[in-house]
Amino acid sequence: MISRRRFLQAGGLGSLGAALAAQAIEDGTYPPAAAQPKAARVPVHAPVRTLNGWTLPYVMKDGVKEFHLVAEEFEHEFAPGTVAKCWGYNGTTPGPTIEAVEGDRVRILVTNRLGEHTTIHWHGIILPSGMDGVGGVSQPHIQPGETFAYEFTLKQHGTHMYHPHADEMVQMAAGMMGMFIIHPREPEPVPVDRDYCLLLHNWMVHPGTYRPDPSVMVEFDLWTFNSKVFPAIDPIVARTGERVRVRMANLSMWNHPIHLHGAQFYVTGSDGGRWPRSQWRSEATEIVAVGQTRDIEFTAVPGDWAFHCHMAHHTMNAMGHEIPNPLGVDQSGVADEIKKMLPGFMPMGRYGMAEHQEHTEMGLPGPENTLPMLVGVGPYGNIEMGGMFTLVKVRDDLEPGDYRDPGWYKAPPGTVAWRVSRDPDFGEPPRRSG
Ligand SMILES: [Cu+2]
Repeated sequence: MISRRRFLQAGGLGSLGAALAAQAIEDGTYPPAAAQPKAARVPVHAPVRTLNGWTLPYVMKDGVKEFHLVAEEFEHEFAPGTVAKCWGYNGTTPGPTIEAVEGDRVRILVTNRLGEHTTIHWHGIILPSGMDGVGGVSQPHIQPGETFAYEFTLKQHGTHMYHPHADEMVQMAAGMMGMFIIHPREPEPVPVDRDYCLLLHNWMVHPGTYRPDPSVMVEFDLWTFNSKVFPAIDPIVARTGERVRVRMANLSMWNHPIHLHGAQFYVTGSDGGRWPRSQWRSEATEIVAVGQTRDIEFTAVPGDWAFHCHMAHHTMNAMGHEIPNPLGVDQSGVADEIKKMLPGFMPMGRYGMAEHQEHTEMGLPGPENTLPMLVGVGPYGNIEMGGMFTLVKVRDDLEPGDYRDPGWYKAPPGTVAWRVSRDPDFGEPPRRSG
């Protein structure tokens, strides 16, 4: 097996962050272009970091990068408090990220340890028809216990995915998917210092159950970045001024408008590769539609910045759908009656749902294997989020290549919103007259 360090050297991947660049200089792989003879030219790219995930190592065999994926079932934790029997690759959902360079010849062995047949489709990748992985169309299905080989030469770069094209509804609902990142052969004109990737997905694990329900079409209760829900999703960490790319891919059943606070980002690429500079768009929210990938890039600004789906229900965990709306309803009389039958019953929701998180923290039990709807505690109180939410944490003093959670941002004095009154009748706010 090849280590990540060896991968960087053999595959020509590296970072333009100072430390890695220094290492690349030491390795003779940087600077890549002018200073080296053509034959020795090896591009330098930041290695991709899969939030909460990992990159699949490979072995080099006669000039071919050989990867090995194993389709199988395992126990997966979405966040402490909710686990399920999921399906994925090599023990994880999403499966490990495959990372290679344009021009590479790759061979991917796929072993099926599921109870039913499968295949893998290399989503967005240009390849011979027989390598496309559509069961019944481009190949026979991979039966339980069998191993198939896919082999092709990478003719493009960009942010791609892999997923089964066999019993898709079930296998994808159970977690079978992964990302396939192809770096360009030549160095990128505007290099990035940190390169993150994440897969958007949705799940229905009914309260008290332990397997994702593949028959659900719209009413999901877990919304995930790389099969994790907030607060179990890693932060996106960067040093002030670094150029950060986040590669997003969507294999869920909904479109997700992904919103970043604190910076305007450029949408710079997709499975079509990194777009020409003239096509970059400046945005604060970008929809990643089902089956699409989108790359965004921004310059890191110091602070703790929310990064989340803007569908409000997608930043929540399990929620009782099909319950009457309690907003504005005085439930005190009803509560007294119910308390006679159910000691400890507490009505919720008259003034909103923020109190859910307080009640959870007071120890009010929810259904078995079900995360509370709203979670997370920050330096100023409850964060009241779940699902597709994490933080971009940017600090002045991070070492290049340090991805550890730096804790909460310490805002400079005078830069935090402050309380001026506790009187609801404070001031003379204008009202529309007439
Ligand atoms: Cu969403």
